[in-house]
Amino acid sequence: MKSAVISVIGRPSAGKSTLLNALCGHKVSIVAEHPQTTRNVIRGILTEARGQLVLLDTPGFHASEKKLNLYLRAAAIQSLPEVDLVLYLVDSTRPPGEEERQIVERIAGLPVPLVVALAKLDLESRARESLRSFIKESLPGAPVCEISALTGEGMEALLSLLFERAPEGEALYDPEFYTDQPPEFRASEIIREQAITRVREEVPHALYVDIEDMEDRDEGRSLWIRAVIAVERESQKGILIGRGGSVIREIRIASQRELARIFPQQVALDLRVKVQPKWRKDDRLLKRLIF
Ligand SMILES: Nc1nc2c(ncn2[C@@H]2O[C@H](COP(=O)(O)OP(=O)(O)OP(=O)(O)O)[C@@H](O)[C@H]2O)c(=O)[nH]1
Ligand SMILES: [Mg+2]
Repeated sequence: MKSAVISVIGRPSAGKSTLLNALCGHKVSIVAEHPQTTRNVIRGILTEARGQLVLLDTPGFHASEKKLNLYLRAAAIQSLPEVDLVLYLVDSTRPPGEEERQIVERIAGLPVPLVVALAKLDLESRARESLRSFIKESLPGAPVCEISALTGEGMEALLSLLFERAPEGEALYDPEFYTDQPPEFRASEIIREQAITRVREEVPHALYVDIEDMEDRDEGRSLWIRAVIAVERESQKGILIGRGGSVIREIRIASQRELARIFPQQVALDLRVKVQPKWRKDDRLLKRLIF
C-alpha cells in the first residue's frame, strides 16, 4: 500500500482547492474566482485500492510583502520540507511570471519527489507553450501532466503519477475520513466562501469570519451557530449588509444551505457584521487565523 502526504503549491487562483476537492470527492476547501481564497493549510484525504494520499491545500504563493500575505506565504512554505511529495500546480492560462520563478526556486532543491500539473486544460490559452518550456528548463526531469479539475481530463494520469511516486506505508487516516478540519473551522470557511463570492474588489480580502458560538439544540436535531463577519471599514460593512439587509440575508441563507450538507442536523445561523479596523496588521489575530 502507498501512503503519502502531498503539498499542493502554486500561484493564487491556480486551481489548487478545486483540484483537492475533485481528488477527494468532497468539498474540502473553499473556492472562489478572486485570488487568495485559501488562508490555511487544509488537508484532504483520498483513500483507494492503491493506498492513501493526504493532500495539503495551501494558500496561493503571492509575491507581496503585506503582513497578511507574509503569513499566508509562510503557511504555504512551511509544509514543504515535511511532506513526501510536492505537487506544483501551474495555471495554464497565465504566462510564467515572477511568482512562478519564486515558487520554482523554493521547490527545485527539495529532497522530495516533485510532480507538476498544468491546470485548466479545458480553457483556451496561448500561454501553454511558454509554460511547458519554462517547466522543462527550470525543473528538468520533473514529470508533467495536463489536467482539468473541472472536466476530469488528465486526472487519472495525475493520480497514477502521484501513486507511483508515493512511498509504501500504512494509511494515516481511517478510509472514511476525507478531511480533519474542526467543525468550527469548516463552518467559518463556508460562511467566508458565501460572503466573498458576493462582494468585489478589496472586500473579499478585507474580511474574516469568526464562530462565536456553536451548540446542539432540540435534543441534537438542530445546530445553532453564531458567527460574525469582520471587515476593516464601515463602508465594507455597508456593502456586506446591503440595502435593507439583502446581502447579509443572502449570505446567511446560502451558508445555512451549504452547512446543512456537511453537518447531520438542520443549521440555524445567526450572522452579524462588525468593523475591526486594520485587522490585517494585527499579529495576534493573524497567528490565530492563519495556521
Ligand atoms: N475552467 C476551469 N476553471 C478552474 C479549474 N480549476 C479551478 N478553476 C477556477 O479557478 C478559480 C480559482 O480556483 P481555486 O481552486 O479557488 O484556486 P486556488 O489555487 O485554490 O486559489 P487560492 O486559494 O486563492 O490560492 C475558480 O474560479 C475556479 O472555479 C479548471 O480546471 N478549469
Ligand atoms: Mg485555494
